[in-house]
Amino acid sequence: MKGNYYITTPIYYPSAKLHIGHTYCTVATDAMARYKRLQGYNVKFLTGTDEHGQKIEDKAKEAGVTPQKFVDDIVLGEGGVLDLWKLMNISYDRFIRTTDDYHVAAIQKIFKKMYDNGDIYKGKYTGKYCKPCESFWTESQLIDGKCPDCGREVQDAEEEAYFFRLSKYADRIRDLLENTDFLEPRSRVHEMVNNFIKPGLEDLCVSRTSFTWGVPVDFDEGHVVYVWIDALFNYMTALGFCNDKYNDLNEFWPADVHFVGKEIVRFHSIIWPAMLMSLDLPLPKKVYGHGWLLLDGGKMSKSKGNVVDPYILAQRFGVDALRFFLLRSFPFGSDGNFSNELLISTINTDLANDLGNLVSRTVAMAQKYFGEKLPENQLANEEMDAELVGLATGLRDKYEAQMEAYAFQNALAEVFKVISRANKYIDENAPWVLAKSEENHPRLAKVLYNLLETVRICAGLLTPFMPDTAKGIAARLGGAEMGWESLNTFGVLPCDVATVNGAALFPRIDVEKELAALEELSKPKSDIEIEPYTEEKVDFDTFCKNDFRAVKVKDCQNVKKSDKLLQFTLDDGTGTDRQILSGIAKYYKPEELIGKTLVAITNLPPRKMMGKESCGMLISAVHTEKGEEKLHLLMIDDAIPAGAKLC
Ligand code: ME8
Repeated sequence: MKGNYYITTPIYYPSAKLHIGHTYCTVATDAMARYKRLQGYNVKFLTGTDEHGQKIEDKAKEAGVTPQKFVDDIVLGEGGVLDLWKLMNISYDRFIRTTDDYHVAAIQKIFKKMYDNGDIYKGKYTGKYCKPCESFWTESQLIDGKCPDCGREVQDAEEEAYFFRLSKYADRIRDLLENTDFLEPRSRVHEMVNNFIKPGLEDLCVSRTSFTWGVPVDFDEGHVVYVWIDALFNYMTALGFCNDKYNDLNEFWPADVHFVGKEIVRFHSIIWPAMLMSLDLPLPKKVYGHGWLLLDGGKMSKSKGNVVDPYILAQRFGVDALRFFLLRSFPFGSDGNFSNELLISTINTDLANDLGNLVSRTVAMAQKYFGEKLPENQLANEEMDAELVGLATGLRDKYEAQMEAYAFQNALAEVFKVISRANKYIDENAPWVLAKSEENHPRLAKVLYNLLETVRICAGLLTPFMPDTAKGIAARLGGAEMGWESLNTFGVLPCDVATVNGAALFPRIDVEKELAALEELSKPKSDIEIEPYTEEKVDFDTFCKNDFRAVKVKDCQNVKKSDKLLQFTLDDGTGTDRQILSGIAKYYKPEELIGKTLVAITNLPPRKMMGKESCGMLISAVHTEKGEEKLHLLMIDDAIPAGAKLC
């Protein structure tokens, strides 16, 4: 064993299903972890999910389920995070969920430790407050300066909150960033120093009282720990820091590297080391901030459809091809433009033409000319073999230098240089000509041996990227040795190596046809989308408390200064007009509605909108059509008299 190696990916927000951009970092981390294992390290590869915070609480509310049920579905459910990592052949050693009990308890202890040492203190967080909604908002959350929930005026307010003394660590963090290799690539250091450190680091608000889905501050009811503190410490709680669930902190901390996307470099290279400094803990050896996969020049999102669905891409192209494409096509430290054209051309060029052809031609010729095994006695190499043998022998060192710099694209380029050279070697030596005369058979055997040995070394070095493909190639070479120590040595295969034929590793893809098929797949199945059903049940008695009535529109007007609201005067059968305001001006002109019989729920508490009272709510049907939200008021038979109760 060479030693211990600890590598992590960011833990994902299970707020929606993951897309190919999320898969990128985890595939890269997996390739690195497999490479280190190949080298002989004792590797711990951590991944997981970051399950707390307002975003999750809101999404769960929208879906009508508890936050725990919401995250359980996305993490554990069919097609969820765990399934995706299984599909992508991700060899993680540990999976942490921030809702795991041991982690929650550990975060409470960690928060208290920083409170006790004086680095967390109670202060006031200033923001905006909407009284009727009892909600705290930051300036940037407001819509047109109003409450984003109800559209009402907000007022300046203060909230008690805990703060972390980030400012205290500014000089040490700057020194860490500027004078060590802690953060790479170097361009990210300039971003951090110029954008965040030079303008002055302010203390960080590390607790919230405006929502509850988080780790409770156990010594102050109502406060939950800021989600990033909860999330960042996963890297240590998953090894047993402040808990008894695990016990390998001494072996694996400090981490060798955290791989993180560029937008979260700030959290990992400023806030994370500052908190570790506060607790006098060793810092991770490296944070590497990778670039984004872009789609049409913009950031990817699941709403862009099936083109970014890793399940669909893996199903159509194969898991290894997809893994390979991600790391072969884009420099890890910079952004890259994802496209189906690039994916298909990478598979066709590198995998079908270069690697696939090399393997299938070589194995097929060995079988055709010599049967199951090559002859036992072989000639010495000739001068014309030297270049290929030299390149194959020196490949491991070149590859290693690139892998150590996380330059996956360059490491793969080195391997493919040798693969190309080997294909050229076939043409130079024309085995089919050598095969024609018996006396050239010893030379033919040598040529094929050199090719098989080159394939062995290349496939061995491709293992971290395409584990199943490498295994398949090893089987074709009679169960070839592909251990790290064998990969810088030429001549490891026995002379009488037994080869095994197989189907094409990567069949060539018909570009036009495939692009058309993907285009078809990326069209939404139906133009109509409906809201997900609420799973939470409501009991019958509670339901019956809703007072639905038929109401007839006597008058309807636009509300001044509002482009959303319509003001209805309604006959509700009581003899007194009822006023309801409804945010549907986008969908109806007032005059269209006069005289119609609608449905209203009438026993909601009155609320004020734009200074006018609204007594109830009109019922409408909503759906999305071709991505656009549609709304129709429920209109009923004119024969139904105003005030009739609906039940
Ligand atoms: O940030 N290309 O979670 P997350 C490349 N929970 N990488 C991408 C990407 C794209 N198009 N889209 C997303 C979080 N990512 C936090 C992490 S760690 C203590 C907490 C990457 O699910 C993104 O850059 O929003 C990030 O590194 C990772 O996916 C998880 O993103």
